[in-house]
Amino acid sequence: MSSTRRALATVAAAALVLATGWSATAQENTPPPDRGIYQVTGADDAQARTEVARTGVDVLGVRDGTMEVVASPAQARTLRDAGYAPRLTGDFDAALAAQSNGPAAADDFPAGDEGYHTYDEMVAEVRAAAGDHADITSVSSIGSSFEGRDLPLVKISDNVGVDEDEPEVVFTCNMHAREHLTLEMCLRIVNRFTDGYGTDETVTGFVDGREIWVVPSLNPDGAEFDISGGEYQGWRKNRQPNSDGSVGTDINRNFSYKWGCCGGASDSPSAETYRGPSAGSAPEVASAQEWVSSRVIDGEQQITAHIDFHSFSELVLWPFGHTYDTVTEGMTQEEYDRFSSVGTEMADANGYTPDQASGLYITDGDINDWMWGEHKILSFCFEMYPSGGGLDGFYPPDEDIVEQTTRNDSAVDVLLTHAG
Ligand code: 0X9
Ligand code: CA
Ligand code: CA
Ligand code: CA
Ligand code: ZN
Repeated sequence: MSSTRRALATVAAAALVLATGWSATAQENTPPPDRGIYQVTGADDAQARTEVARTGVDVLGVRDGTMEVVASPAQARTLRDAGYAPRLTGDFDAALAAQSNGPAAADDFPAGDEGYHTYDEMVAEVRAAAGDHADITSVSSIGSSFEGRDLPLVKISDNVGVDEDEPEVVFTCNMHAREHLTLEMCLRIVNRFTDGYGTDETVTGFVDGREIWVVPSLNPDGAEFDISGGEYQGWRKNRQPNSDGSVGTDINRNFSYKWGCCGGASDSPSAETYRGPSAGSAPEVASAQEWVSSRVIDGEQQITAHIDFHSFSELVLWPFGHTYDTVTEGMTQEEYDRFSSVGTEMADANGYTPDQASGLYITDGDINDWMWGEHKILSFCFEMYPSGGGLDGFYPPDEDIVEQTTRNDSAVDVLLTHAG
């Protein structure tokens, strides 16, 4: 195991503290829950973690060779058949219910977390930014979600109405429904580069010299579903129905570059990492791909750099995710070294751990592999705060929003610098 791999294995999940009381006897005598939380030991290297992830389980975190996953009874059996000894530690749905304080108000986050933005609040926020800073900010759309919600696209630049010859940089957030902190990250970027224009020298320089694009939510249907009923749902995928009656495609397994190539996604519709029936079958993915492709002008992709924000584990990850190889088809040594050096510089800025994405586990059809593989865009995945945790890792209290989004200001600036 390389030292980076070892560092990675130790960064993620601390043990989840649950009051659901799963004793050894309960494990033997009661049928396992529909969504059980399991500790899987022996996941010491990326190959083992890939093998576990490949069963389609929902990986909550990794620590010291132990993976914490949410698994169906069938997935738990598959793990046992593969020689693992998954230990049931809780019931995912009971844990969600226990965490709930009831709704604060209709259509809002659960009580105590109202500081997070709902879809409508996000739309209002970006429109207000554009209204207050019309000379440098405009709001348009990359398309619609499965349920028909608009997917807003914010542009921030001097002479915003003109397509100038300036490096274009994209930030995308919230493709995984429950990763709500990431939507706040995109809003932080919008507010910082609009409010700070003319007073903050760094901000002013980037707004004048770049065209900054922000897509605050790639999965509004999933995010709204996740907060429906006043209780978090632990939802990850979009809300597109599948042929077997289950719901949802994993947006981060549905992109077209080497889709389904390498066992880094599930072909089982009910799995949390379901890749969809075909590449780009999720409307959110089709919209994102079409818009990014529309930035190819006179044969040249205008976008040079991108961050897709996720949570959690505090990682800076770069392509490829579909292979353990550093240098391979579509990635020269020089290109890999550039990813590694910019990624490490960003990680130095925010205190995250840098690595190639496959160092965590193999994925195929993810957004970063597509951005680089298809468009040669310098594309990173940030896994935000916290560094570890169980289910609660997706739901840090709203009091953490300011600290954990401003924490990435300088890393964002590093990317904007290298985009030039
Ligand atoms: O699995 C994912 O899509 C990302 N993690 S998350 O917990 N936010 O779902 C990680 C994608 C990074 N790429 C690879 N590990 N290859
Ligand atoms: Ca609070
Ligand atoms: Ca401009
Ligand atoms: Ca341009
Ligand atoms: Zn994610």
